Amino acid sequence: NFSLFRSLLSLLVIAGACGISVAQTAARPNIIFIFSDDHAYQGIGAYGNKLVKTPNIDRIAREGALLTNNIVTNSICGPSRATLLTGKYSHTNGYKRNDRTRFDTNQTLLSKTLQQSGYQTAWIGKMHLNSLPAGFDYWNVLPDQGSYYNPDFVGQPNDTTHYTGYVSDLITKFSVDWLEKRENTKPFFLIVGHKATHREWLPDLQDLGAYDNVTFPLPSNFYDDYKGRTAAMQQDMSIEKTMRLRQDLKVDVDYEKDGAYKRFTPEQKKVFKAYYDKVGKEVADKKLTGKALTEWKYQRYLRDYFSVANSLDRNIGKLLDYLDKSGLSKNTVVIYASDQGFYLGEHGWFDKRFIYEESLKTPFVIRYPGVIKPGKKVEDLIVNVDWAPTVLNIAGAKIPSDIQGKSFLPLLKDDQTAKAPWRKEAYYHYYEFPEPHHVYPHFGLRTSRYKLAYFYGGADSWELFDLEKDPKEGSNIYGTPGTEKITADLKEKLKALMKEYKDDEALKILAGAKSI
Ligand code: SGN
Ligand code: CA
Repeated sequence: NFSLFRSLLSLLVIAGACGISVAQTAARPNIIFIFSDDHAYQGIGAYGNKLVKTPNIDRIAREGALLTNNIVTNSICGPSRATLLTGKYSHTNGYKRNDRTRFDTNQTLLSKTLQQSGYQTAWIGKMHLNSLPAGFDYWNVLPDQGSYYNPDFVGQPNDTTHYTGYVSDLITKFSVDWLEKRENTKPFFLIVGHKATHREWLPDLQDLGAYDNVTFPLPSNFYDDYKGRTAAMQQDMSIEKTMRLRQDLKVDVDYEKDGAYKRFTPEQKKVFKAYYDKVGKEVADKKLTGKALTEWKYQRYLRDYFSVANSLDRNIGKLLDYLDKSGLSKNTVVIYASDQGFYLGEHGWFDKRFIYEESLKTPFVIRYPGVIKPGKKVEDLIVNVDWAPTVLNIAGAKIPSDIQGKSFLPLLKDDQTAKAPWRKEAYYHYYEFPEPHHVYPHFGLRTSRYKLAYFYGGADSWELFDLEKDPKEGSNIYGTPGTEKITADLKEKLKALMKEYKDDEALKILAGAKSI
Protein backbone atom coordinates (compact mmCIF):
# COMPACT_ATOMS: atom_id res chain seq x y z
CA ASN A 1 0.00 0.00 0.00
CA PHE A 2 1.80 3.03 -1.37
CA SER A 3 -0.01 5.74 0.62
CA LEU A 4 0.66 3.94 3.89
CA PHE A 5 4.31 3.66 2.87
CA ARG A 6 4.36 7.41 2.10
CA SER A 7 2.88 8.37 5.49
CA LEU A 8 5.37 6.12 7.24
CA LEU A 9 8.17 7.72 5.29
CA SER A 10 7.02 11.24 6.15
CA LEU A 11 6.78 10.21 9.80
CA LEU A 12 10.37 9.02 9.67
CA VAL A 13 11.46 12.28 8.04
CA ILE A 14 9.71 14.38 10.69
CA ALA A 15 11.11 12.23 13.46
CA GLY A 16 14.58 12.44 11.97
CA ALA A 17 14.39 16.23 11.63
CA CYS A 18 13.39 16.51 15.28
CA GLY A 19 16.13 14.18 16.45
CA ILE A 20 13.65 11.60 17.71
CA SER A 21 14.27 7.91 17.37
CA VAL A 22 11.62 5.90 15.55
CA ALA A 23 10.98 3.69 18.54
CA GLN A 24 10.19 6.79 20.57
CA THR A 25 7.88 8.13 17.86
CA ALA A 26 5.80 4.99 17.81
CA ALA A 27 5.48 4.92 21.57
CA ARG A 28 4.76 8.58 22.17
CA PRO A 29 1.27 8.96 23.58
CA ASN A 30 -1.14 11.82 23.08
CA ILE A 31 -1.70 13.89 26.21
CA ILE A 32 -4.87 15.70 27.23
CA PHE A 33 -4.61 17.97 30.27
CA ILE A 34 -8.08 18.85 31.49
CA PHE A 35 -7.60 21.86 33.73
CA SER A 36 -10.51 23.20 35.75
CA ASP A 37 -10.77 26.31 37.88
CA ASP A 38 -11.22 26.33 41.66
CA HIS A 39 -12.42 22.72 41.85
CA ALA A 40 -11.87 21.51 45.41
CA TYR A 41 -10.57 17.96 45.90
CA GLN A 42 -12.86 17.55 48.90
CA GLY A 43 -15.79 18.05 46.49
CA ILE A 44 -14.89 15.03 44.33
CA GLY A 45 -16.18 11.47 44.73
CA ALA A 46 -12.78 9.89 44.14
CA TYR A 47 -11.38 12.02 46.98
CA GLY A 48 -14.04 10.73 49.36
CA ASN A 49 -17.03 13.05 48.94
CA LYS A 50 -20.17 10.92 49.26
CA LEU A 51 -22.75 13.62 48.60
CA VAL A 52 -21.77 14.76 45.11
CA LYS A 53 -21.60 12.92 41.82
CA THR A 54 -18.40 13.16 39.77
CA PRO A 55 -18.51 9.83 37.92
CA ASN A 56 -16.17 10.83 35.11
CA ILE A 57 -13.39 12.27 37.22
CA ASP A 58 -13.81 9.18 39.40
CA ARG A 59 -13.46 7.03 36.28
CA ILE A 60 -10.09 8.60 35.41
CA ALA A 61 -8.94 7.95 38.98
CA ARG A 62 -10.21 4.36 38.94
CA GLU A 63 -8.59 3.58 35.60
CA GLY A 64 -5.38 5.38 36.53
CA ALA A 65 -3.81 7.12 39.50
CA LEU A 66 -5.00 9.56 42.15
CA LEU A 67 -2.59 11.99 43.82
CA THR A 68 -3.54 12.75 47.40
CA ASN A 69 -0.89 15.36 48.16
CA ASN A 70 -0.58 17.50 45.07
CA ILE A 71 0.49 20.91 46.26
CA VAL A 72 0.41 24.19 44.37
CA THR A 73 3.18 26.73 44.87
CA ASN A 74 0.93 29.80 44.84
CA SER A 75 -2.78 29.17 45.20
CA ILE A 76 -4.37 31.35 42.54
CA CYS A 77 -5.28 30.99 38.92
CA GLY A 78 -2.79 32.75 36.62
CA PRO A 79 0.27 31.79 38.71
CA SER A 80 -0.77 28.13 38.71
CA ARG A 81 -1.20 28.18 34.94
CA ALA A 82 2.18 29.90 34.53
CA THR A 83 3.69 27.12 36.64
CA LEU A 84 2.06 24.45 34.47
CA LEU A 85 3.66 26.04 31.40
CA THR A 86 7.10 26.61 32.90
CA GLY A 87 7.68 24.03 35.64
CA LYS A 88 8.89 26.98 37.74
CA TYR A 89 7.91 28.87 40.88
CA SER A 90 6.18 32.24 40.48
CA HIS A 91 9.28 34.27 41.42
CA THR A 92 11.20 32.51 38.63
CA ASN A 93 8.59 32.63 35.85
CA GLY A 94 7.65 36.17 36.87
CA TYR A 95 3.90 35.58 37.19
CA LYS A 96 3.15 36.11 40.88
CA ARG A 97 -0.35 37.60 40.80
CA ASN A 98 -3.40 37.41 38.56
CA ASP A 99 -3.20 41.07 37.62
CA ARG A 100 -0.67 43.79 37.01
CA THR A 101 1.66 41.52 35.01
CA ARG A 102 1.65 39.95 31.59
CA PHE A 103 2.92 36.39 31.41
CA ASP A 104 6.33 36.44 29.73
CA THR A 105 5.94 34.02 26.83
CA ASN A 106 9.54 34.49 25.71
CA GLN A 107 10.72 31.98 28.29
CA THR A 108 11.05 28.23 27.75
CA LEU A 109 7.56 26.76 27.84
CA LEU A 110 6.19 23.24 28.07
CA SER A 111 4.20 23.89 24.89
CA LYS A 112 7.26 25.06 22.93
CA THR A 113 9.39 22.13 24.06
CA LEU A 114 6.65 19.70 23.07
CA GLN A 115 6.34 21.37 19.67
CA GLN A 116 10.08 21.08 19.16
CA SER A 117 9.91 17.40 19.93
CA GLY A 118 7.23 16.79 17.33
CA TYR A 119 3.96 17.29 19.20
CA GLN A 120 0.96 19.22 17.91
CA THR A 121 -0.27 21.51 20.65
CA ALA A 122 -3.58 23.22 21.39
CA TRP A 123 -5.15 25.24 24.21
CA ILE A 124 -8.92 25.44 24.33
CA GLY A 125 -10.98 27.21 27.00
CA LYS A 126 -9.87 29.18 30.02
CA MET A 127 -6.25 30.30 30.05
CA HIS A 128 -6.19 33.49 32.16
CA LEU A 129 -2.58 34.54 31.65
CA ASN A 130 -3.08 38.04 30.33
CA SER A 131 -1.28 37.04 27.11
CA LEU A 132 -2.03 34.98 24.03
CA PRO A 133 -1.05 31.30 24.01
CA ALA A 134 2.56 30.73 22.96
CA GLY A 135 3.91 27.44 21.68
CA PHE A 136 0.42 26.32 20.69
CA ASP A 137 -0.39 25.40 17.09
CA TYR A 138 -4.05 26.04 17.74
CA TRP A 139 -6.02 27.98 20.33
CA ASN A 140 -9.51 29.11 21.08
CA VAL A 141 -9.43 30.61 24.57
CA LEU A 142 -11.68 32.58 26.87
CA PRO A 143 -10.67 36.21 27.33
CA ASP A 144 -9.61 36.73 30.96
CA GLN A 145 -12.07 34.86 33.27
CA GLY A 146 -14.57 34.22 30.48
CA SER A 147 -18.35 33.93 30.87
CA TYR A 148 -20.58 30.97 31.76
CA TYR A 149 -23.34 31.83 29.32
CA ASN A 150 -22.86 32.78 25.66
CA PRO A 151 -19.15 33.46 26.09
CA ASP A 152 -16.66 35.11 23.77
CA PHE A 153 -13.63 33.09 22.65
CA VAL A 154 -10.37 34.43 21.29
CA GLY A 155 -9.16 32.40 18.31
CA GLN A 156 -6.18 32.77 16.03
CA PRO A 157 -4.50 35.11 15.51
CA ASN A 158 -6.40 37.29 17.99
CA ASP A 159 -10.02 37.30 16.87
CA THR A 160 -12.91 37.45 19.28
CA THR A 161 -16.08 35.50 18.44
CA HIS A 162 -19.29 35.42 20.43
CA TYR A 163 -20.97 32.02 20.85
CA THR A 164 -24.34 30.96 22.14
CA GLY A 165 -24.37 28.16 24.68
CA TYR A 166 -22.98 27.09 28.03
CA VAL A 167 -19.25 27.45 28.43
CA SER A 168 -18.38 23.84 29.43
CA ASP A 169 -20.29 22.45 26.41
CA LEU A 170 -18.63 24.88 24.02
CA ILE A 171 -15.16 24.04 25.36
CA THR A 172 -15.83 20.33 24.81
CA LYS A 173 -17.24 20.95 21.35
CA PHE A 174 -14.19 22.98 20.30
CA SER A 175 -11.89 20.32 21.75
CA VAL A 176 -13.58 17.51 19.83
CA ASP A 177 -13.65 19.64 16.65
CA TRP A 178 -9.92 20.18 16.96
CA LEU A 179 -9.23 16.51 17.64
CA GLU A 180 -11.19 15.67 14.49
CA LYS A 181 -9.33 18.09 12.28
CA ARG A 182 -5.79 17.83 13.69
CA GLU A 183 -2.97 16.36 11.61
CA ASN A 184 -2.94 12.75 12.69
CA THR A 185 0.66 12.11 11.74
CA LYS A 186 1.83 13.61 15.03
CA PRO A 187 1.04 12.95 18.67
CA PHE A 188 -0.83 15.81 20.33
CA PHE A 189 -0.88 17.76 23.57
CA LEU A 190 -4.21 19.41 24.30
CA ILE A 191 -5.06 21.61 27.28
CA VAL A 192 -8.80 21.75 27.91
CA GLY A 193 -9.23 24.71 30.27
CA HIS A 194 -12.60 24.79 32.00
CA LYS A 195 -14.15 27.84 33.58
CA ALA A 196 -16.12 25.67 35.99
CA THR A 197 -16.16 25.85 39.03
CA HIS A 198 -15.12 29.52 39.31
CA ARG A 199 -17.12 32.15 41.17
CA GLU A 200 -19.97 33.30 40.55
CA TRP A 201 -21.05 29.69 39.91
CA LEU A 202 -23.77 29.99 37.26
CA PRO A 203 -25.05 26.44 36.67
CA ASP A 204 -26.13 25.17 33.27
CA LEU A 205 -29.94 25.23 32.95
CA GLN A 206 -30.14 21.43 33.06
CA ASP A 207 -28.29 21.40 36.40
CA LEU A 208 -30.42 23.98 38.22
CA GLY A 209 -31.59 22.45 41.46
CA ALA A 210 -29.46 19.30 41.05
CA TYR A 211 -28.50 19.38 44.74
CA ASP A 212 -31.64 20.92 46.20
CA ASN A 213 -32.45 17.71 48.04
CA VAL A 214 -29.07 17.53 49.68
CA THR A 215 -28.32 19.25 52.98
CA PHE A 216 -24.60 19.67 53.27
CA PRO A 217 -23.15 19.17 56.76
CA LEU A 218 -21.30 22.19 58.15
CA PRO A 219 -17.55 21.59 58.31
CA SER A 220 -16.50 21.17 61.94
CA ASN A 221 -14.46 24.40 61.70
CA PHE A 222 -17.15 26.45 59.94
CA TYR A 223 -17.28 28.76 62.98
CA ASP A 224 -13.51 29.05 63.29
CA ASP A 225 -12.49 31.79 65.76
CA TYR A 226 -9.06 32.24 64.04
CA LYS A 227 -7.42 32.41 67.45
CA GLY A 228 -3.65 32.81 67.13
CA ARG A 229 -3.88 33.22 63.34
CA THR A 230 -3.63 36.94 62.53
CA ALA A 231 -3.94 36.66 58.74
CA ALA A 232 -6.86 34.24 58.92
CA MET A 233 -8.64 36.66 61.22
CA GLN A 234 -8.24 39.52 58.77
CA GLN A 235 -9.19 37.85 55.46
CA ASP A 236 -12.14 38.98 53.40
CA MET A 237 -13.38 35.67 52.02
CA SER A 238 -15.98 34.44 54.45
CA ILE A 239 -19.37 33.08 53.52
CA GLU A 240 -20.81 35.21 56.31
CA LYS A 241 -19.38 38.61 55.36
CA THR A 242 -17.91 38.45 51.87
CA MET A 243 -20.28 36.24 49.92
CA ARG A 244 -22.87 38.41 48.24
CA LEU A 245 -26.54 37.49 48.16
CA ARG A 246 -27.08 39.08 44.77
CA GLN A 247 -24.04 38.40 42.57
CA ASP A 248 -22.93 35.15 44.21
CA LEU A 249 -26.19 33.58 45.27
CA LYS A 250 -28.41 35.15 42.58
CA VAL A 251 -30.99 36.66 44.92
CA ASP A 252 -32.71 39.64 43.24
CA VAL A 253 -30.41 39.76 40.26
CA ASP A 254 -30.94 42.65 37.89
CA TYR A 255 -30.88 40.69 34.65
CA GLU A 256 -30.54 43.84 32.57
CA LYS A 257 -27.64 45.33 34.54
CA ASP A 258 -25.67 42.71 36.49
CA GLY A 259 -22.47 41.49 34.78
CA ALA A 260 -22.78 37.92 33.59
CA TYR A 261 -26.60 37.94 33.54
CA LYS A 262 -26.78 40.49 30.74
CA ARG A 263 -25.49 37.84 28.35
CA PHE A 264 -28.50 35.52 28.61
CA THR A 265 -30.80 34.91 25.66
CA PRO A 266 -34.47 35.56 26.58
CA GLU A 267 -35.08 31.78 26.73
CA GLN A 268 -32.12 31.16 29.04
CA LYS A 269 -33.10 34.10 31.23
CA LYS A 270 -36.63 32.77 31.61
CA VAL A 271 -35.57 29.36 32.96
CA PHE A 272 -32.71 30.71 35.07
CA LYS A 273 -34.77 33.51 36.57
CA ALA A 274 -37.70 31.23 37.38
CA TYR A 275 -35.41 29.01 39.44
CA TYR A 276 -33.63 31.82 41.30
CA ASP A 277 -36.86 33.78 41.89
CA LYS A 278 -37.91 30.83 44.04
CA VAL A 279 -34.60 30.92 45.86
CA GLY A 280 -35.03 34.66 46.47
CA LYS A 281 -38.56 34.17 47.71
CA GLU A 282 -37.40 31.46 50.10
CA VAL A 283 -34.83 33.67 51.80
CA ALA A 284 -37.21 36.64 51.90
CA ASP A 285 -40.00 34.56 53.46
CA LYS A 286 -37.71 33.08 56.04
CA LYS A 287 -36.45 36.53 57.13
CA LEU A 288 -33.16 34.98 58.15
CA THR A 289 -30.50 36.80 60.16
CA GLY A 290 -27.24 35.93 61.93
CA LYS A 291 -26.10 32.32 61.90
CA ALA A 292 -29.27 31.11 60.21
CA LEU A 293 -28.61 33.42 57.25
CA THR A 294 -24.93 32.38 57.08
CA GLU A 295 -25.91 28.72 57.06
CA TRP A 296 -28.53 29.33 54.41
CA LYS A 297 -25.84 31.03 52.30
CA TYR A 298 -23.57 28.04 52.84
CA GLN A 299 -26.21 25.60 51.55
CA ARG A 300 -26.95 27.79 48.52
CA TYR A 301 -23.24 28.24 47.81
CA LEU A 302 -22.63 24.50 47.74
CA ARG A 303 -25.76 23.81 45.69
CA ASP A 304 -24.63 26.27 43.04
CA TYR A 305 -21.00 25.16 43.20
CA PHE A 306 -21.78 21.46 42.81
CA SER A 307 -24.38 22.12 40.10
CA VAL A 308 -21.65 23.88 38.12
CA ALA A 309 -19.34 20.93 38.83
CA ASN A 310 -21.99 18.66 37.26
CA SER A 311 -21.46 20.31 33.88
CA LEU A 312 -17.70 20.03 34.30
CA ASP A 313 -17.85 16.33 35.06
CA ARG A 314 -20.43 15.60 32.34
CA ASN A 315 -18.21 17.33 29.78
CA ILE A 316 -15.18 15.36 30.91
CA GLY A 317 -17.35 12.30 30.29
CA LYS A 318 -18.17 13.50 26.77
CA LEU A 319 -14.48 13.83 25.99
CA LEU A 320 -13.70 10.38 27.43
CA ASP A 321 -16.52 8.93 25.29
CA TYR A 322 -15.11 10.61 22.22
CA LEU A 323 -11.68 9.12 22.94
CA ASP A 324 -13.28 5.67 23.27
CA LYS A 325 -15.30 5.98 20.07
CA SER A 326 -12.45 7.36 18.01
CA GLY A 327 -10.05 4.67 19.22
CA LEU A 328 -7.78 7.28 20.81
CA SER A 329 -8.19 6.11 24.43
CA LYS A 330 -5.50 3.42 24.24
CA ASN A 331 -2.73 5.82 23.31
CA THR A 332 -3.88 8.96 25.10
CA VAL A 333 -2.86 10.02 28.58
CA VAL A 334 -5.70 11.87 30.29
CA ILE A 335 -4.96 14.17 33.20
CA TYR A 336 -7.56 16.00 35.24
CA ALA A 337 -6.42 18.73 37.63
CA SER A 338 -7.63 22.03 39.02
CA ASP A 339 -5.53 25.20 39.09
CA GLN A 340 -5.79 25.16 42.89
CA GLY A 341 -7.98 23.91 45.68
CA PHE A 342 -10.88 25.84 47.21
CA TYR A 343 -12.67 26.26 50.52
CA LEU A 344 -16.11 24.71 50.73
CA GLY A 345 -16.96 26.28 54.07
CA GLU A 346 -13.86 25.14 55.98
CA HIS A 347 -12.83 27.99 58.31
CA GLY A 348 -16.11 29.64 57.21
CA TRP A 349 -14.64 30.41 53.77
CA PHE A 350 -14.88 30.21 50.03
CA ASP A 351 -11.91 31.18 47.71
CA LYS A 352 -8.31 29.96 48.09
CA ARG A 353 -4.85 31.70 48.49
CA PHE A 354 -3.91 30.42 51.97
CA ILE A 355 -1.27 27.76 52.59
CA TYR A 356 -3.92 25.82 54.57
CA GLU A 357 -4.76 22.36 53.22
CA GLU A 358 -7.94 22.94 51.19
CA SER A 359 -6.36 25.57 48.96
CA LEU A 360 -2.77 24.33 49.13
CA LYS A 361 -3.68 20.96 47.65
CA THR A 362 -5.37 20.47 44.31
CA PRO A 363 -7.00 17.42 42.74
CA PHE A 364 -4.91 15.50 40.20
CA VAL A 365 -5.86 12.22 38.55
CA ILE A 366 -4.13 10.64 35.57
CA ARG A 367 -4.93 7.71 33.26
CA TYR A 368 -2.13 6.19 31.20
CA PRO A 369 -3.28 2.86 29.75
CA GLY A 370 -0.72 0.11 29.96
CA VAL A 371 1.65 2.18 32.09
CA ILE A 372 -0.22 3.18 35.25
CA LYS A 373 -1.94 0.34 37.06
CA PRO A 374 -5.64 1.11 37.63
CA GLY A 375 -6.44 2.30 41.14
CA LYS A 376 -2.94 3.54 41.94
CA LYS A 377 -2.62 6.06 44.79
CA VAL A 378 0.33 8.43 45.10
CA GLU A 379 0.73 9.97 48.54
CA ASP A 380 4.11 11.61 48.04
CA LEU A 381 4.38 15.41 47.99
CA ILE A 382 3.93 16.33 44.35
CA VAL A 383 4.18 20.04 43.50
CA ASN A 384 2.70 21.72 40.43
CA VAL A 385 6.25 22.56 39.26
CA ASP A 386 6.46 18.79 38.65
CA TRP A 387 3.63 18.77 36.11
CA ALA A 388 5.61 20.14 33.16
CA PRO A 389 8.60 17.79 33.56
CA THR A 390 6.24 14.84 34.03
CA VAL A 391 4.39 15.66 30.80
CA LEU A 392 7.72 16.05 29.00
CA ASN A 393 8.87 12.75 30.43
CA ILE A 394 5.70 11.02 29.22
CA ALA A 395 6.24 12.59 25.79
CA GLY A 396 9.81 11.33 25.69
CA ALA A 397 11.03 14.91 25.31
CA LYS A 398 14.13 16.34 26.91
CA ILE A 399 13.46 18.16 30.19
CA PRO A 400 15.11 21.61 30.12
CA SER A 401 17.74 21.81 32.84
CA ASP A 402 16.38 24.98 34.43
CA ILE A 403 12.97 23.47 35.22
CA GLN A 404 12.49 23.58 39.01
CA GLY A 405 10.24 20.53 39.31
CA LYS A 406 10.91 16.84 38.81
CA SER A 407 9.11 14.19 36.78
CA PHE A 408 7.01 11.94 39.00
CA LEU A 409 6.43 9.39 36.23
CA PRO A 410 8.53 6.82 38.18
CA LEU A 411 6.15 7.19 41.14
CA LEU A 412 3.16 6.60 38.87
CA LYS A 413 4.77 3.52 37.37
CA ASP A 414 5.90 1.86 40.59
CA ASP A 415 9.29 1.96 38.97
CA GLN A 416 12.23 0.74 41.04
CA THR A 417 13.80 4.17 40.62
CA ALA A 418 10.82 5.46 42.62
CA LYS A 419 12.69 4.06 45.60
CA ALA A 420 15.14 6.88 44.99
CA PRO A 421 14.53 9.67 47.49
CA TRP A 422 11.60 11.95 46.67
CA ARG A 423 11.14 15.44 48.12
CA LYS A 424 10.23 15.62 51.79
CA GLU A 425 9.22 19.29 51.81
CA ALA A 426 7.15 21.44 49.45
CA TYR A 427 7.72 25.19 49.18
CA TYR A 428 4.92 27.77 48.99
CA HIS A 429 4.84 31.52 48.31
CA TYR A 430 1.69 33.60 47.85
CA TYR A 431 1.77 37.30 46.91
CA GLU A 432 -1.51 38.91 45.82
CA PHE A 433 -2.54 41.54 48.41
CA PRO A 434 -4.73 43.30 49.43
CA GLU A 435 -7.28 42.84 46.66
CA PRO A 436 -9.21 40.67 46.32
CA HIS A 437 -9.93 38.92 49.63
CA HIS A 438 -7.23 40.54 51.77
CA VAL A 439 -5.00 37.51 52.29
CA TYR A 440 -1.59 38.63 53.50
CA PRO A 441 1.39 37.51 51.43
CA HIS A 442 3.13 34.52 52.96
CA PHE A 443 5.65 31.78 52.39
CA GLY A 444 6.16 28.45 54.05
CA LEU A 445 6.65 24.76 53.70
CA ARG A 446 4.68 21.58 54.08
CA THR A 447 6.18 18.25 55.09
CA SER A 448 4.24 15.02 55.49
CA ARG A 449 3.50 16.01 59.09
CA TYR A 450 4.12 19.73 59.63
CA LYS A 451 3.40 23.07 58.09
CA LEU A 452 5.31 26.25 58.85
CA ALA A 453 4.30 29.63 57.39
CA TYR A 454 5.32 33.25 57.74
CA PHE A 455 2.81 35.99 56.86
CA TYR A 456 4.39 39.33 55.97
CA GLY A 457 3.38 42.73 54.57
CA GLY A 458 1.62 43.79 57.77
CA ALA A 459 0.54 40.52 59.38
CA ASP A 460 4.12 39.66 60.36
CA SER A 461 3.44 36.39 62.12
CA TRP A 462 4.54 32.77 62.14
CA GLU A 463 2.25 29.77 62.14
CA LEU A 464 3.08 26.14 62.82
CA PHE A 465 0.69 23.20 62.54
CA ASP A 466 1.08 19.55 63.41
CA LEU A 467 -1.14 18.02 60.73
CA GLU A 468 -1.14 14.64 62.42
CA LYS A 469 -2.70 16.04 65.61
CA ASP A 470 -4.53 18.97 64.03
CA PRO A 471 -5.48 18.18 60.42
CA LYS A 472 -7.95 21.09 60.30
CA GLU A 473 -5.25 23.60 61.25
CA GLY A 474 -7.10 25.23 64.09
CA SER A 475 -4.28 25.41 66.55
CA ASN A 476 -1.18 27.46 65.78
CA ILE A 477 1.53 25.88 67.94
CA TYR A 478 4.31 28.25 66.87
CA GLY A 479 6.28 29.37 69.92
CA THR A 480 4.65 26.85 72.27
CA PRO A 481 6.87 24.78 74.60
CA GLY A 482 8.17 21.61 73.04
CA THR A 483 8.16 22.92 69.46
CA GLU A 484 11.58 24.61 69.58
CA LYS A 485 13.46 21.81 67.85
CA ILE A 486 10.96 21.15 65.08
CA THR A 487 10.59 24.90 64.45
CA ALA A 488 14.34 25.40 64.13
CA ASP A 489 14.58 22.38 61.86
CA LEU A 490 11.71 23.56 59.62
CA LYS A 491 13.15 27.09 59.43
CA GLU A 492 16.47 25.64 58.26
CA LYS A 493 14.66 23.62 55.62
CA LEU A 494 12.63 26.64 54.53
CA LYS A 495 15.79 28.66 54.09
CA ALA A 496 17.40 25.82 52.15
CA LEU A 497 14.40 25.64 49.80
CA MET A 498 14.52 29.40 49.22
CA LYS A 499 18.19 29.08 48.35
CA GLU A 500 17.64 26.06 46.13
CA TYR A 501 14.86 27.79 44.20
CA LYS A 502 16.63 31.17 44.34
CA ASP A 503 13.76 33.07 45.96
CA ASP A 504 16.00 35.98 46.96
CA GLU A 505 13.15 38.31 47.89
CA ALA A 506 11.83 35.71 50.33
CA LEU A 507 15.32 35.16 51.79
CA LYS A 508 15.52 38.87 52.59
CA ILE A 509 12.09 38.88 54.23
CA LEU A 510 13.02 35.76 56.18
CA ALA A 511 16.24 37.38 57.41
CA GLY A 512 14.24 40.34 58.73
CA ALA A 513 11.35 38.29 60.15
CA LYS A 514 10.75 38.52 63.85
CA SER A 515 11.17 35.19 65.55
CA ILE A 516 8.05 35.28 67.76
C1 SGN B 1 -12.44 37.16 40.77
C2 SGN B 1 -13.35 36.72 41.91
C3 SGN B 1 -12.53 36.45 43.16
C4 SGN B 1 -11.40 35.46 42.84
C5 SGN B 1 -10.57 36.02 41.70
C6 SGN B 1 -9.41 35.17 41.28
N1 SGN B 1 -14.34 37.74 42.20
O1 SGN B 1 -11.88 38.41 41.07
O2 SGN B 1 -13.37 35.93 44.16
O3 SGN B 1 -10.60 35.24 43.95
O4 SGN B 1 -11.43 36.20 40.57
O5 SGN B 1 -9.79 33.86 40.96
S1 SGN B 1 -15.68 37.81 41.26
O6 SGN B 1 -16.61 38.67 41.98
O7 SGN B 1 -15.29 38.40 39.99
O8 SGN B 1 -16.19 36.48 41.08
S2 SGN B 1 -8.80 33.00 40.09
O9 SGN B 1 -9.26 31.60 40.13
O10 SGN B 1 -8.87 33.53 38.75
O11 SGN B 1 -7.47 33.13 40.71
CA1 CA C 1 -8.61 29.38 39.93
